[in-house]
Amino acid sequence: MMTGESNSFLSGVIEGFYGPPWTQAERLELFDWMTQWGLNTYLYAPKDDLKQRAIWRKLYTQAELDALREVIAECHQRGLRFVYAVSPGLDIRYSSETDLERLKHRFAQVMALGCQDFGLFFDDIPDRLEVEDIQRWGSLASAQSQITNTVFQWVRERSPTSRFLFCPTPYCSRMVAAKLGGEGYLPTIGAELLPEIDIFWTGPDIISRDITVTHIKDLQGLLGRKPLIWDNLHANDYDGRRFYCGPYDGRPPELRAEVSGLMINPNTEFPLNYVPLRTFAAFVNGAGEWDSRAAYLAAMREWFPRFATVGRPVTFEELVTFGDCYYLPYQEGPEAQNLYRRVQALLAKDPAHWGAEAAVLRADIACLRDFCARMAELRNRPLFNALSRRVWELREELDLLDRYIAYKADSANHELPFSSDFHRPGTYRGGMVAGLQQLLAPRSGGELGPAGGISAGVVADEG
Ligand code: GDL
Repeated sequence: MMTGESNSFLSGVIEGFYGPPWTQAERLELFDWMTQWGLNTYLYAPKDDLKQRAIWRKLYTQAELDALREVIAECHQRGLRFVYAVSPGLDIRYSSETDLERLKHRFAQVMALGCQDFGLFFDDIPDRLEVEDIQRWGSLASAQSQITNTVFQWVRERSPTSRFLFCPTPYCSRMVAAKLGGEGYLPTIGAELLPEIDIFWTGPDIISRDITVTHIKDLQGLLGRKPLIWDNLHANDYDGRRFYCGPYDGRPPELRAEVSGLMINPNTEFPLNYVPLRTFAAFVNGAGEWDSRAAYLAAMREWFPRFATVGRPVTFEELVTFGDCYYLPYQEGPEAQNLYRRVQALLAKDPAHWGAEAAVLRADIACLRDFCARMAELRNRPLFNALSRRVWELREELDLLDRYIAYKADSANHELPFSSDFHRPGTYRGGMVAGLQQLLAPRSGGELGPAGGISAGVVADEG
């Protein structure tokens, strides 16, 4: 088993998203991947394990302990580090001895299962203090540092090589700029949190497009140590429409030397994480320049066999085009970008001038739509379950585009309005959420403003 000093650079996976936690079977598959691909740490911190956050004070039941014991043992058997974290920040009283005891009790329960490495997380919580906490500690940063130091020392007395991880309340530059956690939060943490404790950081943003060496070097001074990266690049819990199967990207290889580890918090749906985790592992263990597209294509090749269907097979090229439609938060893959630009250009033109491009485009749209349809025939049902709602939506939009182009390409219809029998108000893009989305629209600079549209699905027809 790995202990404190034997592998000090942490590399691995955080189960730290919102939404249904992974199943035991998924975790075991993850551990196999991690062993094969050279990642060393798994961090258990699913936001919606009730006892992780909402009811963190309650002890685990025997059945829950049995399940955790299994995961810890499976992890350790493969030589991986298992880190167990609790997030008490929603309602902890930092000056309450009882709350401190409860934290220790919880860690004692998990330590008894063989776990040696722990974390205390204070992300996504109200950044205010109760009066008695302010009186005792003066600031949120001091209160969190003191309680974390105390629990850390308690853990180290029982398990001297333990690694201990801390997640601050402001964990990216944007939050620091907004003064989340109060003025001087990070310098206080840097000064007061014991130097052996690792501090998580997600980069300039919660979901950081890029994390540069300069950015991290600036932070090292404030924290008094190298940060530990919590990478949300592939997390999709904030948008039910999307998932990310693009490559690990936007981080230079030199970053590895400036951080105490790289941990990735990926898609909530475990089966969609093959390429994210495969490319992340290749990045962590790679040498020389990082070619994200080459890493993506290589990982896609490995993922491809999981796309066997009970019907007509899909091709590797089709899978790549599909994957390019679900690439990364700030960037679609080249095939998707290309298709999008062509559709955009065609729709901007008078249908009288579409010429042959309309038919070519329709054929490409048909290919992708057909791929989506064949996803329903995947043999791998967990993969189908994870994909199905998103794929349905893509297929629906491609179908509508195809109908529109086919209709308008006919010279008799150039000037006529178009409607689709399969895309009717109310059932197509209907509902409160779609309606709200049309009221406020993002502008290119990041501002949001009234969009002017009213969803036919939300506002009942007048008269
Ligand atoms: C967060 C949460 C994380 C979530 C992610 C993406 C951290 C430290 N916390 O802010 O649980 O999955 O955003 O939505 O990143």
